[in-house]
Amino acid sequence: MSELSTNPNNEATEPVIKAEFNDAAIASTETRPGHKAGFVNIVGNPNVGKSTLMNDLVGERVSIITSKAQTTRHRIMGIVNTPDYQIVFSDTPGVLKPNYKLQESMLNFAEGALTDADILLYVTDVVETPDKNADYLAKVARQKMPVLLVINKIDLLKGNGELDAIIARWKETLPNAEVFPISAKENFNTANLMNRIIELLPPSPPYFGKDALTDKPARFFVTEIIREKILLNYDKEIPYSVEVLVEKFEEKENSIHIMATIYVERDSQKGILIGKGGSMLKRVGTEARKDIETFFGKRVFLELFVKVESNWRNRENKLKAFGYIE
Ligand SMILES: Nc1nc2c(ncn2[C@@H]2O[C@H](COP(=O)(O)OP(=O)(O)OP(=O)(O)O)[C@@H](O)[C@H]2O)c(=O)[nH]1
Ligand SMILES: [Mg+2]
Repeated sequence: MSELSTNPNNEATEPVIKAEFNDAAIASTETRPGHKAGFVNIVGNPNVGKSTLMNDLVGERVSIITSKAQTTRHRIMGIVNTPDYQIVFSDTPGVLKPNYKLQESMLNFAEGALTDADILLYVTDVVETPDKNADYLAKVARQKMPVLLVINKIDLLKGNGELDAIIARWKETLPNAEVFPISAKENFNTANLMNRIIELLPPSPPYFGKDALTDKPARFFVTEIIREKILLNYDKEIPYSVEVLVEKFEEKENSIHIMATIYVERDSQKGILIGKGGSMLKRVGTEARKDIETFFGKRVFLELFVKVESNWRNRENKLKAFGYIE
């Protein structure tokens, strides 16, 4: 899906991920007169489909998606370029009441996204109601930038009457927002949403190179893909207690060699993660490797290690090392 670009003169430079242009799109790196650009920040409660929506609008799998709440832990940019505009989407963690320091950082990403958006996408779904998360919604209602209220998962509705009632309820909470009922998963009405975003973009030169796909380095996507496989394969507290760190990312002409460590909080979790005779970790490794190969378009050798780092979710130095705090 994407192309790795490395700086041959400086081994230490982190590879950056660039969009892969087919021939017809090479002109996308141009910037025409009257160019528009802006930050479109995607916020909302956990599990409503923010990451699914961003991936759909960007047309690439930038963010990981699972059925578990709190899948996204960082602010992740996904960039769309044409000669006439650059849209910098930001996917953010779902808004929650923090119980530990990691969740405080996650909430900070969601709150920060209110301060620098040119356009705000507040995403909800057909199941949740406005009373959940009232504090954050009150902040959204005070914003001066255009707010688009995206009601996702309308494929789950039986009839139109249900949708009218949901829209009416949200109109009371966010009276100034334009409403877009969509299904990010089924790709329904997302093109209309995209057209409106393009209309609302302010005139501006581009903020990033016109071939950029994201602000995050290659290693970030490796850790996210491994974490996605852990979220998909384990239940209870494991998905919320793991962090992944890439120790080695060595790119060769036809392959990438990766060593990564999975951190857990307790010895008992280490045992569960590894599984009988290493079977569970092997499964995670195989599934992750396949996706990493697709992501980078190269053969991947992946070595996984598991370490205990007790209570890392509440330790500031660990959260810094894992990129949650500047
Ligand atoms: N039925 C249906 N499911 C959807 C739709 N969009 C997303 N989902 C599902 O909802 C779940 C959550 O999707 P995500 O995109 O990870 O949600 P999120 O808001 O990013 O979640 P967090 O990162 O945890 O805050 C996944 O199982 C998706 O497949 C949709 O339009 N219809
Ligand atoms: Mg997400």
